[in-house]
Amino acid sequence: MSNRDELKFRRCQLLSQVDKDAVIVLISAPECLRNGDVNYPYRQNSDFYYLTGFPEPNSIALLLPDRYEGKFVLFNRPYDSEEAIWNGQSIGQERAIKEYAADEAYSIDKLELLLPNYISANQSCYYLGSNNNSVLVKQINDILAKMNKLPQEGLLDLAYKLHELRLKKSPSELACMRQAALVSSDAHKRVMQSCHPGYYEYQLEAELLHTFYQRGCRATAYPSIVASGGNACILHYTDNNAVLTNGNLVLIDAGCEYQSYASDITRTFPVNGRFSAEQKAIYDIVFKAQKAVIDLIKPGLVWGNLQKVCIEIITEGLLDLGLLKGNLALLIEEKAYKKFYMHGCSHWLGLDVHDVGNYKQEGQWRLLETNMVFTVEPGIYITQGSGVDQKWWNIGVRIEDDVRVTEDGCEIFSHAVPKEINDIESLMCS
Ligand SMILES: [Mn+2]
Repeated sequence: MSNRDELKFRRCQLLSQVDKDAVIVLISAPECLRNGDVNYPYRQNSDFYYLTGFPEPNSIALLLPDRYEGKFVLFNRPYDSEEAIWNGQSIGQERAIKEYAADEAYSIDKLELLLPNYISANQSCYYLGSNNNSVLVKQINDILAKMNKLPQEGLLDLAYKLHELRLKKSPSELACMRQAALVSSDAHKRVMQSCHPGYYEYQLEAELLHTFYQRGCRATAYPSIVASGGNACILHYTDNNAVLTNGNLVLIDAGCEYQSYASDITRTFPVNGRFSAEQKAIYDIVFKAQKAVIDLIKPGLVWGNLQKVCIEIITEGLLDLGLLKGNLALLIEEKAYKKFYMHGCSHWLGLDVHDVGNYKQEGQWRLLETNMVFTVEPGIYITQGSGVDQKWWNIGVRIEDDVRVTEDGCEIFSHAVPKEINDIESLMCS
Protein backbone atom coordinates (compact mmCIF):
# COMPACT_ATOMS: atom_id res chain seq x y z
CA MET A 1 0.00 0.00 0.00
CA SER A 2 1.44 3.38 -0.90
CA ASN A 3 1.67 6.03 1.74
CA ARG A 4 -1.25 7.95 0.18
CA ASP A 5 -3.40 4.83 0.13
CA GLU A 6 -2.52 4.06 3.73
CA LEU A 7 -3.48 7.57 4.87
CA LYS A 8 -6.75 7.27 2.98
CA PHE A 9 -7.38 3.87 4.54
CA ARG A 10 -6.88 5.35 8.03
CA ARG A 11 -9.34 8.17 7.30
CA CYS A 12 -11.90 5.66 6.00
CA GLN A 13 -11.50 3.50 9.09
CA LEU A 14 -12.20 6.47 11.34
CA LEU A 15 -15.05 7.81 9.20
CA SER A 16 -16.73 4.39 9.23
CA GLN A 17 -17.20 4.88 12.98
CA VAL A 18 -19.15 8.17 12.91
CA ASP A 19 -22.65 9.05 11.75
CA LYS A 20 -22.98 9.81 8.06
CA ASP A 21 -23.89 13.43 8.74
CA ALA A 22 -20.94 14.06 11.06
CA VAL A 23 -17.95 16.23 10.32
CA ILE A 24 -14.54 15.71 11.90
CA VAL A 25 -12.48 18.88 12.25
CA LEU A 26 -8.77 18.07 12.52
CA ILE A 27 -6.63 20.82 13.99
CA SER A 28 -2.87 21.11 13.41
CA ALA A 29 -0.37 21.80 16.20
CA PRO A 30 0.35 25.47 16.93
CA GLU A 31 3.72 27.02 16.23
CA CYS A 32 5.49 27.67 19.48
CA LEU A 33 7.47 30.83 20.22
CA ARG A 34 10.89 30.29 21.79
CA ASN A 35 11.98 33.91 22.13
CA GLY A 36 11.95 37.07 20.10
CA ASP A 37 11.14 36.19 16.51
CA VAL A 38 12.29 32.59 16.91
CA ASN A 39 10.05 29.53 17.06
CA TYR A 40 10.82 26.08 18.41
CA PRO A 41 11.27 23.53 15.63
CA TYR A 42 7.77 22.67 14.43
CA ARG A 43 6.29 19.25 15.17
CA GLN A 44 2.88 18.33 13.75
CA ASN A 45 0.20 17.00 16.10
CA SER A 46 0.37 13.20 16.00
CA ASP A 47 -3.37 12.62 15.36
CA PHE A 48 -3.34 15.20 12.57
CA TYR A 49 -0.23 13.62 11.06
CA TYR A 50 -1.59 10.07 11.37
CA LEU A 51 -4.67 10.97 9.35
CA THR A 52 -3.24 13.42 6.79
CA GLY A 53 0.56 13.14 6.67
CA PHE A 54 0.43 16.93 6.29
CA PRO A 55 3.39 18.56 8.07
CA GLU A 56 2.56 22.29 8.14
CA PRO A 57 1.16 24.50 10.90
CA ASN A 58 -1.95 26.64 10.44
CA SER A 59 -3.83 23.77 8.77
CA ILE A 60 -7.34 22.48 9.29
CA ALA A 61 -8.63 19.28 7.73
CA LEU A 62 -12.29 18.35 7.44
CA LEU A 63 -13.20 14.68 7.22
CA LEU A 64 -16.69 14.15 5.86
CA PRO A 65 -18.10 10.62 5.79
CA ASP A 66 -20.82 10.91 3.22
CA ARG A 67 -19.99 13.60 0.75
CA TYR A 68 -19.95 12.85 -2.96
CA GLU A 69 -17.45 15.61 -3.85
CA GLY A 70 -14.82 14.35 -1.46
CA LYS A 71 -14.21 13.26 2.09
CA PHE A 72 -10.94 15.11 2.84
CA VAL A 73 -10.99 18.90 2.61
CA LEU A 74 -7.87 20.79 3.64
CA PHE A 75 -7.43 24.43 4.61
CA ASN A 76 -3.72 25.26 4.59
CA ARG A 77 -1.28 28.11 4.09
CA PRO A 78 -1.41 29.67 0.65
CA TYR A 79 1.67 29.69 -1.53
CA ASP A 80 3.18 33.14 -1.05
CA SER A 81 6.16 34.21 -3.18
CA GLU A 82 7.14 36.93 -0.67
CA GLU A 83 6.98 34.48 2.25
CA ALA A 84 8.94 31.92 0.20
CA ILE A 85 11.96 34.26 0.12
CA TRP A 86 12.10 34.36 3.93
CA ASN A 87 10.86 30.98 5.07
CA GLY A 88 10.89 28.74 2.00
CA GLN A 89 7.96 27.50 0.02
CA SER A 90 4.89 26.28 1.78
CA ILE A 91 3.14 23.30 0.25
CA GLY A 92 0.16 25.28 -1.02
CA GLN A 93 -3.17 24.00 -2.33
CA GLU A 94 -2.08 22.46 -5.62
CA ARG A 95 0.50 20.19 -4.02
CA ALA A 96 -1.85 19.41 -1.12
CA ILE A 97 -4.19 17.83 -3.66
CA LYS A 98 -1.48 16.19 -5.76
CA GLU A 99 0.88 14.93 -3.07
CA TYR A 100 -1.31 14.61 0.02
CA ALA A 101 -4.46 13.38 -1.70
CA ALA A 102 -6.72 16.13 -0.38
CA ASP A 103 -9.98 16.05 -2.36
CA GLU A 104 -10.19 19.83 -2.11
CA ALA A 105 -7.72 22.36 -0.72
CA TYR A 106 -8.28 26.02 0.08
CA SER A 107 -6.25 28.80 1.60
CA ILE A 108 -6.68 28.98 5.39
CA ASP A 109 -7.57 32.66 4.77
CA LYS A 110 -10.85 31.42 3.24
CA LEU A 111 -11.87 29.43 6.33
CA GLU A 112 -14.49 31.91 7.52
CA LEU A 113 -16.01 32.16 4.07
CA LEU A 114 -16.05 28.45 3.24
CA LEU A 115 -16.40 26.52 6.50
CA PRO A 116 -20.18 27.13 6.71
CA ASN A 117 -20.54 25.27 3.39
CA TYR A 118 -19.36 22.09 5.03
CA ILE A 119 -21.14 22.23 8.37
CA SER A 120 -24.89 22.52 8.59
CA ALA A 121 -26.85 23.24 11.75
CA ASN A 122 -27.89 19.68 12.49
CA GLN A 123 -24.53 17.98 11.94
CA SER A 124 -22.40 16.44 14.67
CA CYS A 125 -19.07 18.20 14.73
CA TYR A 126 -16.03 16.63 16.33
CA TYR A 127 -12.68 18.26 16.98
CA LEU A 128 -9.58 16.07 16.87
CA GLY A 129 -5.88 16.83 16.82
CA SER A 130 -4.55 19.90 18.65
CA ASN A 131 -7.74 20.75 20.53
CA ASN A 132 -5.64 23.16 22.56
CA ASN A 133 -4.47 25.17 19.54
CA SER A 134 -6.10 28.30 20.91
CA VAL A 135 -5.85 30.41 17.74
CA LEU A 136 -7.42 27.87 15.37
CA VAL A 137 -9.97 26.60 17.88
CA LYS A 138 -11.14 30.14 18.60
CA GLN A 139 -11.37 30.87 14.89
CA ILE A 140 -13.51 27.78 14.25
CA ASN A 141 -15.67 28.37 17.32
CA ASP A 142 -16.32 31.97 16.24
CA ILE A 143 -17.41 30.82 12.80
CA LEU A 144 -19.68 28.17 14.28
CA ALA A 145 -21.10 30.62 16.81
CA LYS A 146 -22.16 32.93 13.98
CA MET A 147 -24.05 29.95 12.59
CA ASN A 148 -25.59 29.40 16.06
CA LYS A 149 -23.73 26.14 16.24
CA LEU A 150 -21.37 24.74 18.86
CA PRO A 151 -19.14 21.68 18.64
CA GLN A 152 -20.87 18.69 20.16
CA GLU A 153 -19.89 16.36 22.91
CA GLY A 154 -18.69 12.91 22.05
CA LEU A 155 -15.20 14.16 21.42
CA LEU A 156 -13.48 11.79 23.82
CA ASP A 157 -15.29 8.87 22.33
CA LEU A 158 -13.96 9.62 18.86
CA ALA A 159 -10.43 10.28 20.13
CA TYR A 160 -10.62 6.87 21.81
CA LYS A 161 -11.55 5.24 18.50
CA LEU A 162 -8.72 7.00 16.68
CA HIS A 163 -6.26 5.99 19.36
CA GLU A 164 -7.33 2.37 19.11
CA LEU A 165 -6.37 2.58 15.41
CA ARG A 166 -3.00 4.09 16.29
CA LEU A 167 -2.28 1.38 18.87
CA LYS A 168 -1.70 -1.44 16.38
CA LYS A 169 1.06 -0.53 13.96
CA SER A 170 1.01 -1.17 10.21
CA PRO A 171 4.02 -2.58 8.28
CA SER A 172 5.07 0.91 7.14
CA GLU A 173 4.83 2.29 10.67
CA LEU A 174 6.88 -0.64 11.96
CA ALA A 175 9.54 0.03 9.33
CA CYS A 176 9.83 3.63 10.61
CA MET A 177 10.06 2.45 14.20
CA ARG A 178 12.76 -0.11 13.36
CA GLN A 179 14.77 2.61 11.65
CA ALA A 180 14.37 5.02 14.59
CA ALA A 181 15.51 2.30 17.00
CA LEU A 182 18.43 1.33 14.75
CA VAL A 183 19.76 4.89 14.62
CA SER A 184 19.25 5.34 18.37
CA SER A 185 21.03 2.03 19.03
CA ASP A 186 24.05 3.17 17.06
CA ALA A 187 23.99 6.45 18.99
CA HIS A 188 24.00 4.59 22.33
CA LYS A 189 26.94 2.47 21.18
CA ARG A 190 28.85 5.58 20.14
CA VAL A 191 28.24 7.08 23.59
CA MET A 192 29.57 3.97 25.36
CA GLN A 193 32.71 4.07 23.24
CA SER A 194 33.40 7.75 23.78
CA CYS A 195 32.69 7.89 27.53
CA HIS A 196 35.53 8.64 29.96
CA PRO A 197 36.06 10.39 33.33
CA GLY A 198 36.33 14.17 33.00
CA TYR A 199 33.92 14.35 30.07
CA TYR A 200 30.69 16.26 30.76
CA GLU A 201 27.20 14.78 30.51
CA TYR A 202 26.37 17.24 27.72
CA GLN A 203 29.36 15.97 25.77
CA LEU A 204 27.82 12.51 25.79
CA GLU A 205 24.57 14.15 24.68
CA ALA A 206 26.52 15.67 21.78
CA GLU A 207 27.69 12.17 20.77
CA LEU A 208 24.04 11.04 20.67
CA LEU A 209 22.97 14.02 18.57
CA HIS A 210 25.91 13.49 16.24
CA THR A 211 24.61 10.06 15.26
CA PHE A 212 20.97 11.19 15.09
CA TYR A 213 21.78 14.06 12.73
CA GLN A 214 24.32 12.15 10.65
CA ARG A 215 21.64 9.56 9.98
CA GLY A 216 18.96 12.06 9.03
CA CYS A 217 16.99 11.98 12.29
CA ARG A 218 16.85 15.64 13.21
CA ALA A 219 14.43 15.43 16.12
CA THR A 220 14.72 13.61 19.41
CA ALA A 221 11.55 11.88 20.56
CA TYR A 222 12.01 13.61 23.95
CA PRO A 223 14.83 15.55 25.67
CA SER A 224 17.80 13.23 26.19
CA ILE A 225 18.55 12.18 29.77
CA VAL A 226 22.29 11.89 30.42
CA ALA A 227 22.52 11.31 34.16
CA SER A 228 25.69 10.29 35.98
CA GLY A 229 26.02 9.28 39.64
CA GLY A 230 23.16 10.50 41.81
CA ASN A 231 21.58 12.34 38.88
CA ALA A 232 20.41 8.95 37.60
CA CYS A 233 18.00 8.87 40.56
CA ILE A 234 16.20 11.97 39.21
CA LEU A 235 13.82 10.29 36.77
CA HIS A 236 13.39 13.19 34.34
CA TYR A 237 16.86 14.74 34.74
CA THR A 238 17.78 16.77 31.64
CA ASP A 239 20.27 19.35 32.99
CA ASN A 240 23.04 17.13 31.60
CA ASN A 241 25.72 19.51 32.90
CA ALA A 242 27.70 17.50 35.45
CA VAL A 243 31.20 16.16 34.98
CA LEU A 244 31.55 12.37 34.71
CA THR A 245 33.37 11.04 37.75
CA ASN A 246 35.53 7.94 37.84
CA GLY A 247 33.68 5.18 39.72
CA ASN A 248 30.16 6.42 38.92
CA LEU A 249 27.54 4.96 36.64
CA VAL A 250 25.92 6.95 33.86
CA LEU A 251 22.33 6.40 32.76
CA ILE A 252 21.37 7.44 29.22
CA ASP A 253 17.70 7.55 28.22
CA ALA A 254 17.54 8.87 24.66
CA GLY A 255 15.94 8.18 21.32
CA CYS A 256 15.44 9.91 17.99
CA GLU A 257 12.37 10.20 15.79
CA TYR A 258 12.33 8.82 12.28
CA GLN A 259 9.53 10.23 10.12
CA SER A 260 7.83 11.30 13.36
CA TYR A 261 8.00 7.80 14.89
CA ALA A 262 9.74 7.55 18.26
CA SER A 263 12.38 5.31 19.73
CA ASP A 264 13.06 5.21 23.47
CA ILE A 265 16.16 3.40 24.72
CA THR A 266 17.95 3.42 28.08
CA ARG A 267 21.30 1.95 28.96
CA THR A 268 23.35 2.28 32.14
CA PHE A 269 27.12 1.76 32.20
CA PRO A 270 30.19 2.70 34.26
CA VAL A 271 31.98 5.96 33.46
CA ASN A 272 35.33 4.14 33.53
CA GLY A 273 34.15 1.05 31.66
CA ARG A 274 34.18 -1.37 34.64
CA PHE A 275 31.25 -2.14 36.96
CA SER A 276 31.98 -2.24 40.70
CA ALA A 277 30.61 -5.14 42.76
CA GLU A 278 27.68 -3.05 44.07
CA GLN A 279 26.85 -1.59 40.66
CA LYS A 280 26.95 -5.09 39.19
CA ALA A 281 24.63 -6.46 41.91
CA ILE A 282 21.97 -3.81 41.20
CA TYR A 283 22.41 -4.05 37.44
CA ASP A 284 21.93 -7.84 37.57
CA ILE A 285 18.53 -7.45 39.29
CA VAL A 286 17.27 -4.89 36.77
CA PHE A 287 18.54 -6.97 33.86
CA LYS A 288 16.95 -10.13 35.27
CA ALA A 289 13.60 -8.31 35.60
CA GLN A 290 13.84 -6.97 32.05
CA LYS A 291 14.64 -10.40 30.60
CA ALA A 292 11.78 -12.01 32.53
CA VAL A 293 9.29 -9.44 31.22
CA ILE A 294 10.53 -9.77 27.63
CA ASP A 295 10.21 -13.58 27.88
CA LEU A 296 6.54 -13.22 28.83
CA ILE A 297 5.52 -11.08 25.87
CA LYS A 298 3.18 -12.67 23.35
CA PRO A 299 -0.39 -12.13 22.15
CA GLY A 300 -2.94 -12.68 24.89
CA LEU A 301 -0.71 -11.65 27.79
CA VAL A 302 -2.44 -9.41 30.36
CA TRP A 303 -0.81 -5.94 30.31
CA GLY A 304 -0.69 -5.70 34.12
CA ASN A 305 1.41 -8.87 34.35
CA LEU A 306 4.42 -7.05 32.92
CA GLN A 307 4.69 -4.77 35.93
CA LYS A 308 3.70 -7.55 38.33
CA VAL A 309 6.65 -9.73 37.28
CA CYS A 310 8.98 -6.71 37.40
CA ILE A 311 7.94 -5.94 40.95
CA GLU A 312 8.39 -9.54 42.09
CA ILE A 313 11.92 -9.84 40.71
CA ILE A 314 13.04 -6.41 41.87
CA THR A 315 11.64 -6.89 45.39
CA GLU A 316 13.21 -10.33 45.66
CA GLY A 317 16.56 -8.98 44.45
CA LEU A 318 16.53 -6.08 46.91
CA LEU A 319 15.61 -8.49 49.71
CA ASP A 320 18.53 -10.81 48.83
CA LEU A 321 20.95 -7.87 48.98
CA GLY A 322 19.52 -6.68 52.32
CA LEU A 323 18.28 -3.38 50.87
CA LEU A 324 14.77 -4.42 51.87
CA LYS A 325 14.12 -6.48 54.98
CA GLY A 326 11.16 -8.69 55.78
CA ASN A 327 8.84 -11.13 54.09
CA LEU A 328 8.75 -11.12 50.27
CA ALA A 329 4.98 -11.39 49.87
CA LEU A 330 4.40 -8.74 52.53
CA LEU A 331 6.97 -6.34 51.04
CA ILE A 332 5.21 -6.65 47.67
CA GLU A 333 1.81 -6.10 49.26
CA GLU A 334 3.07 -3.03 51.15
CA LYS A 335 4.72 -1.72 47.96
CA ALA A 336 8.05 -1.44 49.81
CA TYR A 337 9.84 -1.59 46.43
CA LYS A 338 8.48 1.88 45.62
CA LYS A 339 11.31 3.45 47.55
CA PHE A 340 13.70 2.13 44.87
CA TYR A 341 11.44 1.38 41.88
CA MET A 342 8.70 3.99 41.56
CA HIS A 343 7.61 3.93 37.90
CA GLY A 344 5.84 1.56 35.54
CA CYS A 345 7.85 -0.90 33.46
CA SER A 346 6.18 -0.21 30.10
CA HIS A 347 4.34 2.31 27.94
CA TRP A 348 3.05 2.28 24.37
CA LEU A 349 5.40 3.68 21.74
CA GLY A 350 4.55 5.17 18.35
CA LEU A 351 4.17 8.67 16.96
CA ASP A 352 4.29 9.82 20.58
CA VAL A 353 6.95 8.50 22.91
CA HIS A 354 4.23 7.82 25.48
CA ASP A 355 1.90 6.76 22.74
CA VAL A 356 -1.90 6.82 22.82
CA GLY A 357 -4.10 3.84 23.61
CA ASN A 358 -5.80 2.75 26.79
CA TYR A 359 -4.07 0.28 29.07
CA LYS A 360 -7.39 -0.94 30.45
CA GLN A 361 -10.70 -1.81 28.83
CA GLU A 362 -13.82 -1.67 30.97
CA GLY A 363 -11.66 -1.56 34.08
CA GLN A 364 -9.58 -4.62 33.15
CA TRP A 365 -5.97 -4.65 31.89
CA ARG A 366 -6.08 -5.22 28.17
CA LEU A 367 -4.47 -8.20 26.43
CA LEU A 368 -1.47 -7.85 24.15
CA GLU A 369 -2.11 -8.15 20.42
CA THR A 370 0.23 -8.60 17.48
CA ASN A 371 1.92 -5.37 16.29
CA MET A 372 1.42 -3.43 19.47
CA VAL A 373 4.73 -1.68 20.28
CA PHE A 374 5.88 -0.71 23.75
CA THR A 375 8.92 -0.29 25.99
CA VAL A 376 10.24 -2.58 28.73
CA GLU A 377 12.12 -0.47 31.28
CA PRO A 378 12.60 -1.67 34.85
CA GLY A 379 14.93 0.32 37.09
CA ILE A 380 16.37 0.66 40.58
CA TYR A 381 17.38 4.02 42.05
CA ILE A 382 19.19 4.40 45.38
CA THR A 383 19.47 8.01 46.46
CA GLN A 384 22.04 9.32 48.89
CA GLY A 385 20.92 8.93 52.50
CA SER A 386 18.12 6.55 51.63
CA GLY A 387 18.56 4.54 54.82
CA VAL A 388 20.77 1.85 53.31
CA ASP A 389 24.53 1.27 53.54
CA GLN A 390 26.49 4.11 51.95
CA LYS A 391 28.12 1.75 49.45
CA TRP A 392 24.79 1.60 47.55
CA TRP A 393 24.23 5.36 47.34
CA ASN A 394 23.89 7.13 43.98
CA ILE A 395 23.45 3.93 42.03
CA GLY A 396 20.65 4.41 39.51
CA VAL A 397 20.09 1.74 36.87
CA ARG A 398 17.47 1.47 34.13
CA ILE A 399 17.50 -0.77 31.06
CA GLU A 400 14.96 0.00 28.36
CA ASP A 401 14.20 -1.61 25.02
CA ASP A 402 11.50 -1.15 22.37
CA VAL A 403 9.54 -4.28 21.50
CA ARG A 404 6.83 -5.36 19.07
CA VAL A 405 4.41 -8.16 19.86
CA THR A 406 4.79 -10.90 17.21
CA GLU A 407 2.63 -13.99 16.54
CA ASP A 408 4.43 -16.00 19.21
CA GLY A 409 6.67 -13.65 21.17
CA CYS A 410 8.30 -10.31 20.50
CA GLU A 411 10.76 -8.52 18.26
CA ILE A 412 13.26 -6.26 20.04
CA PHE A 413 13.88 -3.17 17.88
CA SER A 414 16.80 -2.01 20.04
CA HIS A 415 18.63 -5.33 20.30
CA ALA A 416 21.86 -3.92 18.83
CA VAL A 417 22.86 -1.99 21.97
CA PRO A 418 24.74 -4.26 24.38
CA LYS A 419 23.25 -4.87 27.82
CA GLU A 420 25.15 -7.93 29.09
CA ILE A 421 27.80 -6.61 31.48
CA ASN A 422 30.58 -8.40 29.59
CA ASP A 423 29.44 -6.95 26.28
CA ILE A 424 29.25 -3.40 27.68
CA GLU A 425 32.69 -3.67 29.27
CA SER A 426 34.31 -5.04 26.15
CA LEU A 427 32.71 -2.40 23.90
CA MET A 428 33.85 0.36 26.28
CA CYS A 429 37.40 -1.00 26.43
CA SER A 430 37.75 -1.57 22.70
MN1 LIG B 1 10.39 5.06 28.13
